Amino acid sequence: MELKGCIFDLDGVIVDTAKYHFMAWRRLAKELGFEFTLEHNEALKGVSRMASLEILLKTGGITVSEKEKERLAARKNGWYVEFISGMTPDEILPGSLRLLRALRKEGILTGIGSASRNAGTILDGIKIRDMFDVIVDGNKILRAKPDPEVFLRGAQEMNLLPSECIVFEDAQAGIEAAIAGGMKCVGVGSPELLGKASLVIPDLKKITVKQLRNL
Ligand code: B16
Ligand code: MG
Repeated sequence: MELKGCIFDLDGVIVDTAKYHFMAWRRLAKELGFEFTLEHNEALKGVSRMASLEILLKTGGITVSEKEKERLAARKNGWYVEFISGMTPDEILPGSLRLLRALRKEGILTGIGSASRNAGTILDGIKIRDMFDVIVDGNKILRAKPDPEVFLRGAQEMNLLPSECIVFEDAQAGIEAAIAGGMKCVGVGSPELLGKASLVIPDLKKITVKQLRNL
């Protein structure tokens, strides 16, 4: 393919914020009177805040009003923001910076395509904002992954066609979003979970620009 742009999911690809989401959701579940486990947490990856809350409430067999949902989501987010406000560049996942530098050296544009409304706080904390030409996050979009909106907007902001872009994703919903948007997709994580991607790699440590061009 003629590779002109790469769009990276944030949580799980550039940085591991899933552990902070988990800590905050588990605390909320505890307050509501049930255990929320790491296995349960898998289902929340890449999913928007309100959709995550719905899954959590279902796990606990709890029904609440829309107003109460807003309050619970805000409560969880307050804790989460507290956790991520202490993040440092040490938390950038291995291989991310190397790949971003290699892409940019070849004139390939780089972007963030994240469901998170806290992407700005995270990018500033890990001091990586200047490695991206465009940043599309949960504040800019209406429809959550697996809808392709976040990645299509990324390609559009780069002035590129979807077919000229590759998406990097750690969540099933994100892979589906990339495919629905007509983009090639590299899954970062386990092949069992991310089998629909064009290529699945365990992390960003070894992937080369040449391999990406051959996709
Ligand atoms: P927030 P990504 C996603 O980020 C997370 O994977 C997901 O667990 C989270 O619920 C979602 O962002 C919304 O995050 O509550 O901060 O708006 O993987 O799309 O970068
Ligand atoms: Mg993710």
